[in-house]
Amino acid sequence: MSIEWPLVRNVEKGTCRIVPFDPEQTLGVAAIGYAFMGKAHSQAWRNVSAYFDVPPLEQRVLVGRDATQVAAAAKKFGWRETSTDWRAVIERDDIHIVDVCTPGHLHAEVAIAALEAGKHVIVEKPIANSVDEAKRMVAAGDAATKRGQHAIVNFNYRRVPAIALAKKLIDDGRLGPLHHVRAAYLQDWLNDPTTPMSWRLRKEDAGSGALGDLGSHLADLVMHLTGESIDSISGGVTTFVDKRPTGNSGDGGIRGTGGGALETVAVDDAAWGTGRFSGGGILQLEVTRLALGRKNQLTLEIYGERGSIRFDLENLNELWFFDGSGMPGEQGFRRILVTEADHPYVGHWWPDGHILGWEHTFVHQFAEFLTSIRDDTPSSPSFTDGLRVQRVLDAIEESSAHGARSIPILR
Ligand code: SOE
Repeated sequence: MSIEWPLVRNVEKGTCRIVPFDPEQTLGVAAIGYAFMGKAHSQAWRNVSAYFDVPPLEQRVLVGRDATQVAAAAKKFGWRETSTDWRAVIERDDIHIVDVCTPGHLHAEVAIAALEAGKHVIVEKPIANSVDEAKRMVAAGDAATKRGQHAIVNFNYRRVPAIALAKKLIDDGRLGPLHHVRAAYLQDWLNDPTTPMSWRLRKEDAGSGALGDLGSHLADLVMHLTGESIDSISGGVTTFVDKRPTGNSGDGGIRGTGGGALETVAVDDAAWGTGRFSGGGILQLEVTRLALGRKNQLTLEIYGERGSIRFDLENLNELWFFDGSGMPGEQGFRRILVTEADHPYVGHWWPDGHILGWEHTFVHQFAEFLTSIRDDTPSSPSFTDGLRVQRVLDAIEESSAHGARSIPILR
């Protein structure tokens, strides 16, 4: 099926006219939001065409609530226009991709409206603030896919070259049947109890705390890497600092120094889970934003019958691999520096050994997305992947509310 877009909706007649895909047509991008994720996404839109063979695109509109601030951000981040009205922007015929970089409570409303307006959609992780919202997004995404549209959740860590290499090793059977998966995501930017509130600490905006913010990455990665679902999980959530200085420190970049009135924190500071994979392996999962000394440490350990791997985001160009097929007496975890042209994504950048960074994962994700639009191939991580993650997060919260009993997870 050739891609046919953009859909031109005739609302009065309730029809959608499909405009044939023109590979030479420039894809107009609109981003909703310009804080931390809006900034990270802007750098990826700016760079992806320079390093990857993707359809032509233009950063057309940056959307934000404050006209002055969004205009300043657009100038810095390379957007042609600005708007304070996302509903009007998603109806424009010169917008083909809508990139949702808002706090979680707006993901469902904006993404569904953009899909129904005939646009391709990227939404930041986690997909939504609840399973119900995620289900509605999957329904809208499935209907849009039938119209030739594409929709993904930006679980960008799938696109770390070392993670993509780990996925290849597992898919090639180098680890064999998996016994143990240990996943942790530790940060410390909320360790200081005087660090003020931000949308990430308000349940009505973020849905949850570390569980959704960091746990969503882990849940997606362990299912993506193993190729298995998580059949059940028991666990808990906890809040170490239950009151913080009020205010609005945006994406939470302000550490400490908060003063004034106190606001109750209604989301978790940390969460944990012990689960079982569909293949029988055991999952240990832990997330926190109060692990003093850990700045952005996502670690993965996967132990199989024939091999094991270890990854640490704070050294994201390295993958440690224990090859069980090696000579007895000579085996050991060896460090693979994932910076060679044969490694996933790396050849698009620099000569061997020139390391990449956190921001490159967004460029890789957008390159995959734009390629799937051009070639009309399935896009990932899909909204269904996002719902699968939301069910795991929901099960941990349900387990926590019921004495950490094991909760079965629907597939
Ligand atoms: C949390 O601080 C956070 O910004 C996450 O929201 C991002 O997804 C992660 O990449 C970095 O940490």
